[in-house]
Amino acid sequence: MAEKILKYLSENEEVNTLKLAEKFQEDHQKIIGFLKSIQANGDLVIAEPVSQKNIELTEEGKLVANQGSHEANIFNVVPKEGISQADLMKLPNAKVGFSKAMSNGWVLVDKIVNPPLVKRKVPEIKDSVQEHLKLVDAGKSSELTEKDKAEYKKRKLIQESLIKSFVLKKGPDFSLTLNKLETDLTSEMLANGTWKTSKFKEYNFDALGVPPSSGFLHPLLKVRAEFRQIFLEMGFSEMPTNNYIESSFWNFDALFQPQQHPARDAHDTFFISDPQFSYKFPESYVEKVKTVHSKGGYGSQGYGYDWKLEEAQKNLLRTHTTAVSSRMLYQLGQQKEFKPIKLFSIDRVFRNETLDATHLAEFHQVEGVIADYHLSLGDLIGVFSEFFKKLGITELEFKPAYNPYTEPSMEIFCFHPGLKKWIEIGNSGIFRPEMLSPMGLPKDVTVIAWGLSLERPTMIKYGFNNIRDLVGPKVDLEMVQRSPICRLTK
Ligand code: FB9
Repeated sequence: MAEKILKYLSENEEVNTLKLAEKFQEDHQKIIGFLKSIQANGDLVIAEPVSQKNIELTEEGKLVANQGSHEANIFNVVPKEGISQADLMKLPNAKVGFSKAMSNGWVLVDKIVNPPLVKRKVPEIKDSVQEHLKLVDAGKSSELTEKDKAEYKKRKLIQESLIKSFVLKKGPDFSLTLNKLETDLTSEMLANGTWKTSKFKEYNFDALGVPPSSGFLHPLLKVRAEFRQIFLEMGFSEMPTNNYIESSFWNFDALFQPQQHPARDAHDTFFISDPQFSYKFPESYVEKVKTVHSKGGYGSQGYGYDWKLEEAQKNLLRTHTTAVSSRMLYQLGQQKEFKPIKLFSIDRVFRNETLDATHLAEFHQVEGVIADYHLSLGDLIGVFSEFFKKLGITELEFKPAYNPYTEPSMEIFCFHPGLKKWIEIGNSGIFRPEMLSPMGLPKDVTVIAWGLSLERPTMIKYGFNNIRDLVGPKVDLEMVQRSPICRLTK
C-alpha cells in the first residue's frame, strides 16, 4: 500500500489522505499509518496537516434518515377519520413529531368532536428532512442550505466534526520504492562498511515495554507487604506464625480465656481430630495457668472453676495470631533479664463462623504487640494511631470493648474519607496480669496490643464488595494481573 501511495503521488502533484482512503477503499487511519512508515524512510513526501469541518448524522439523525422524520411518521399514522391525541402520543417521538407536523400545517386538531381528534390537513406531504439527511449521509451536505443545517443542528439530527488529514506532495528524497530500514547496527555492517549507507529506523522512545509475563502478587499479599513495611519502619519484628494448628492451651488458656468461654465451642472453633491432642507444655507454666484460672493469684480471684488439662490439650486451627503472641511473651518471660520488645504478625486465622459476603471461615489477622515497663492506654493509642496514620487514617474514635485477655479493651473506628462514613478498623487492649504474670514477666511490665484484618482494608482499597471476588476458588486470576500497585498512604 505504501508503494501504491508513492505511485499515485508520482502521477499527481498532490493528494489528500482522505482521497487516498476513498480511492484505495482503505480506512483513513490505516492510510495515516502507511504515511508514517513512508516518513520513517526519510523525506520521500511532504505531509501538510489540514483540518476540515465535516457534517455527519447523529444517532437520531441516522434513525430519521432510515425511518423518516418524526413529523412525517405522525402524519402517516393519522387515519382519515382522525385519532385522539392520547393515542397519538403513544408513538415514539410523538411529542416532537406532532408539534412539527402542526407547525408544518400537515395536521389539525378537530375540537368540534369530543374527544378532540387529530386529523390530516393536507392530502400528502414531502419528507424533505429525511431527504436532506440522506444527502448528509452520502457526504453531500454541501447541497443543504445554511438554514436547514442550522435547523437540523438545533434538532440534534446532525453534528459538526473536525476531520484531520494530510495533503501529500513529493519530498526532496521522493522515490517510488521504500528502502528497507535497518533496526540494528550489526558487526557485519561495521566490518563491511554498509553502515555508512544504511537507513536506520528511528527509536520510538514512547513505545511501551512488553508487559512482563512473570508472576503477579495477589492484592492481599500487596497489602500484606505494605503493612509489613509499616511495622518494620516502626521498629517491630515479625513473629514466627508458621503453625496454623495450635493447642487450646496457647490459643486460649495462656490468654486467661476460661474453658467455658463460648469462643472455645466447636461452633466457633475448628478442632482437629488427628492429632487430637498436644502433650508437650512447660510443666511449671501449666501449673501456674491452672492455678490462675481456678484459684486466681497476682491479685486476681480467677474464674473459680475446675480447670482441666484435657481441655487445654485439644488441638485446633488457631482462632487468632494472639496465640503466637502468647508463645512469644512466654519466651520473653523466661529470659534471665527482661528486654522491651515490639512484635507483629500477619497471618491466617480460622473461625467456624457464619459465612456471608464479607466473612469467610478464615481471614488474615494483623497484630502489633509491645512489651515494656509501665506502658499505658495512652501509649497504646499513640502507637496504633501512628500505624493507622501511615495507612492514611487519622480521624480515630474508640469504644470500650471486652476481650478475655485484655483489660481495658477498645474497639477502634475511623471516618473513612473514601467511604464517607465511620467504620470499625480494629480492636486493642492491654494484656491482663492473669495472662502475663504466670509467664514470668516482671510485675511492672505491661504489654499493649492491637489487631485488625488484612481482608477488610484490601476489599476497601481494591473496591471489592464480596470477599469471594478476592479470595477463594472463584477468583478471576486476571484480576490478580490487573490489580494496580498498592499504596496505602493518602
Ligand atoms: O480489620 C478490620 N477493619 C478494617 C481495618 C482496616 C481498614 O483499613 C481501611 C483502609 C481504611 C478497614 C477496616 N476489622 C477487624 C473490623 C471489622 O472489619 C470487623 O467486622 C472484622 N474484624 C475481624 C474479626 O472479626 C471476627 C476485623 C478482624 C479483627 C478483629 C479484631 C482483631 C483482629 C482482627 C484483634 C485483636 C486484638 C485485640 C487486642 C489484643 C490483641 C489483638
